[in-house]
Amino acid sequence: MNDADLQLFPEAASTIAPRIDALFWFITGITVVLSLAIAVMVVFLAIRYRRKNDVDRTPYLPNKKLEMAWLIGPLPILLVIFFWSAQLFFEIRRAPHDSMQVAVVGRQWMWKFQQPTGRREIDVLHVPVNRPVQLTMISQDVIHSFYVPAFRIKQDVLPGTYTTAWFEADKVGTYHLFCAEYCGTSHSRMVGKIVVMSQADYENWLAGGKAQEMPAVAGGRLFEQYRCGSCHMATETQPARAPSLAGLFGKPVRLADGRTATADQEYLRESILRPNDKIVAGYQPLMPTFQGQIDEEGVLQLIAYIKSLDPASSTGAHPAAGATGTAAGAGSPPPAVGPSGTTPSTFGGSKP
Ligand code: HEC
Ligand SMILES: [Cu+2]
Repeated sequence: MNDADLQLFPEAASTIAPRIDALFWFITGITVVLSLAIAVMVVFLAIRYRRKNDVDRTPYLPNKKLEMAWLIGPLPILLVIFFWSAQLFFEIRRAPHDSMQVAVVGRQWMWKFQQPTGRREIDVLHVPVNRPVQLTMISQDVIHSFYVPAFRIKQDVLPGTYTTAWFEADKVGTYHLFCAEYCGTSHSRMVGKIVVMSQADYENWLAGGKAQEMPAVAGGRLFEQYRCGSCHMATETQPARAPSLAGLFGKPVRLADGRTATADQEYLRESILRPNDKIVAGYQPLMPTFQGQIDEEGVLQLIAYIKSLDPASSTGAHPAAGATGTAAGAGSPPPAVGPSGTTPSTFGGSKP
């Protein structure tokens, strides 16, 4: 892409882009037609009823039928716009289940990415073409916004909570990434690139980096380091003091106050950083907070680890994932990392 070109309209390089453009042009078209009609009428009436013109000026009282016509007439157009937009909106919100998972951490003033293989990047994200990519995003400081004009996606990146976005690039190339939320002095330099490659090039590129830990493996290491297992795993002499985390992801969790939560990424993050906000039914609020000790990347890795735990390795059922079933995991993305080979099978084998 040549930056010197004056571009009136950004390039379209994702599956959703032409469909957003179609809606955009539809609404723009209607706006232009109606604005023109009104402008023409203004000019016409101004000339016709100018002071010196001798025309009939008795006030005009429109009849009911005409009034109804211009009230009801535009309704179908508005409904078309509504349903069309709503349908696109749902598609933008819901990533396909087989999406490649990329973790994004924004901070003043850079974008940090982690590939599903663990490879890290700053301000540049490499992705394969024709493959849906889902981003799980969080900010370490203020509000940022992830904006890729060529893909027609823009999503706020907030401190303290995950937001997600997804895209499927359909043209090989390099595309601008902007931060679209004023975030301090160097906001204008919080820019980056999305490099879309053929599947083969992407794999070559991945293989080229030095070997890196999968997020789930890094998460497993953190799990050891912070001794999460001292409570969450049973020993030979002592049953676990905390619920098993195997198979937890996506399940409903019954809470001590009678509510039910879904164990999505947001819930897991909250459980680690603010464990006392939601206490699992049947357990004591023993868990210390890890706020300030584990950074956002670490939390994302712990979540990848928890997602990767094989439910079958748990002999005792998760006490809260019982019969109270609300739709399990509806709307939550699939596990970020697949291979159950990373799963420690000794995990969570306690009786409740
Ligand atoms: C001192 C014991 C202890 C330690 C250490 C501990 N936890 Fe916990 N954890 C608990 C207890 C007790 C609960 C259940 C009560 C609650 O919800 O706070 C729990 C709940 C959880 C839950 C929610 C589980 C569910 O079924 O909904 C998650 C997730 C979790 N812990 C993750 C971790 C991680 C990750 C670590 C290490 C960074 C860790 N815990 C360290 C005691 C502990
Ligand atoms: Cu920013």
